[in-house]
Amino acid sequence: MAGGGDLKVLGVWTSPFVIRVRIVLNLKGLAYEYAEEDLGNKSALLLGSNPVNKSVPVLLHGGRPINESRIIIQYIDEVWAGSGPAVLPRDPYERAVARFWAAYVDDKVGSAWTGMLFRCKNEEERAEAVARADEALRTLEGALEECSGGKPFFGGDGIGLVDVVLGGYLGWFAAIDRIIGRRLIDPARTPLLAAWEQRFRAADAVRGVVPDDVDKVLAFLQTLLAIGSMK
Ligand SMILES: N[C@@H](CCC(=O)N[C@@H](CS)C(=O)NCC(=O)O)C(=O)O
Ligand SMILES: *[C@@H]1O[C@H](CO)[C@@H](O)[C@H](O)[C@H]1NC(C)=O
Ligand SMILES: *[C@@H]1O[C@H](CO)[C@@H](O)[C@H](O)[C@H]1NC(C)=O
Ligand SMILES: *[C@@H]1O[C@H](CO)[C@@H](O)[C@H](O)[C@H]1NC(C)=O
Repeated sequence: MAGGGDLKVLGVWTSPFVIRVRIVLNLKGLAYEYAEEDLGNKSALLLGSNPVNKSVPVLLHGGRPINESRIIIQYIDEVWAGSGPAVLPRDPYERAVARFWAAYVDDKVGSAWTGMLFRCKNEEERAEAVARADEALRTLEGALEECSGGKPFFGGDGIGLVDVVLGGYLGWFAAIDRIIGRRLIDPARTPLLAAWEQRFRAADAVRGVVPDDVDKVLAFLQTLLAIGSMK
């Protein structure tokens, strides 16, 4: 495998932002070391690498830190342009479209995600965040149709930027499904996204990276809530 020895990811196993970076490293066939961080007691390496945000993921390449998941993904795609599939489309117009939807996911789905799990003081506030997630997912159902052109992924034949950015949340969506008693990605409401989820979860680069143990994710939620993370 390429990358051997000089790539290290500082992460948290449930983080949508970390998961998307790990999937991209897998897609590119790059070997990397993974170090699990404790958000309640961050390592000196994390604090030294990203002193401003103190957030995961951080990618260390030859010891030099790169921060912010979407920036890390672009960095990987550029440095290893010749290795594995292109994660961002080569065509500048299609790249712009992919960046638009990736930013949409982090803005709308990301804020609904923190709203559903971390920022809600009661069930009424959770329901309000769920409604925002529903609306964003309906919009993304249309985006999938538009971007994929009938192919399996937002990226077309293969997994691309929008796929990994949205796909990083799937482990949490399953946990939220348990909490709210229904599916967020509901086959009746968003059939294209529901079929996409099955394909995405089954991909080699994804299996073992997107958490599939809902009980474990829900237990981890309690530790995050206890340390006041993601507020
Ligand atoms: N915009 C950042 C978001 C990263 C982020 O929010 N990471 C969370 C974990 S999911 C974190 O490290 N939070 C720091 C903390 O809770 O102290 C990215 O895309 O990398
Ligand atoms: C925090 O992490 C350090 C190692 O990075 C460890 O030595 C220390 O015991 C941890 N403290 C707590 C309170 O978990
Ligand atoms: C990473 O973040 C730190 C601040 O936390 C900054 O000084 C550094 O330039 C960033 N590196 C990259 C590649 O973004
Ligand atoms: C990290 O820093 C960048 C640049 O200042 C900012 O846009 C981003 O929102 C920050 N992320 C977090 C999680 O604080």
